[in-house]
Amino acid sequence: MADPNLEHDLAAIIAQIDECGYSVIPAVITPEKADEARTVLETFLAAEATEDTRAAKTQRVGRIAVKHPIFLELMTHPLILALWQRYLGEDVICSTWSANTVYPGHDKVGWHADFPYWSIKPPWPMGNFACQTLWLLDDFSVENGGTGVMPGSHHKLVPPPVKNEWIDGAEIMTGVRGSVVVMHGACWHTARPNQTQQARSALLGMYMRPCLITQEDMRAQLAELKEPSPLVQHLMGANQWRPTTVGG
Ligand SMILES: O=C(O)CCC(=O)C(=O)O
Repeated sequence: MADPNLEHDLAAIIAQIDECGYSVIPAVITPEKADEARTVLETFLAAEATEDTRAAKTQRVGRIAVKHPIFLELMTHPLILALWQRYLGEDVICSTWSANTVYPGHDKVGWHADFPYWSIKPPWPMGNFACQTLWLLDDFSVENGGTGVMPGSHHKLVPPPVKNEWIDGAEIMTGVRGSVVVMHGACWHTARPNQTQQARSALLGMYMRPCLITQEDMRAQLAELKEPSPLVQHLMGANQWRPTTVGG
């Protein structure tokens, strides 16, 4: 694969994250590759659907790193890693890696910042610790539930003031499948209503500095992989410090 830094201006993407809290990177993978990933995801969506997911009209698929190699390939995508290694440090690791699908008729918003921010009391610490990576597996539009985001909200270092109502000044992220939204973890965002007849899917990968605890037990997932590469081992926490007792 070509050096991602040659084709994308990482400094410009980082400047946008710093200012607005997010940036949409077009064409990180081709639409055909996004279709391939979505087709794989659909098999898990079908196998794992429950009464609850059908009623909620939204469905998460977890443990995707161990479910299919295409998800591992995207978790280790060179451009995304180059970005987060520059923004969060060379030793960045993956905190959670899952998929979110919003079905036709889903009609809710639910503003939040991401882990670990929601797990601690505000004011949240300044700086760059954890960032979200949202892979568009469908074209995102205003109508089908393109993710809502509040520009500049990562500077506030507090949770969103409301959960279920639209926030004035918020924007809707749209883009062609294969694009990736990269976002500061403290930035307020929400899934949105899907008013079309088709499901809308995204992959969600949180990357963070390794001094934090991960959202998911990534090491347990790592243990399920056959012959993971050193990079995959690192991203899934193999080298992360584990608490010990002073004095042995
Ligand atoms: O699927 C989306 O549009 C956003 C999902 C999300 O914000 C989340 O799962 O944290």
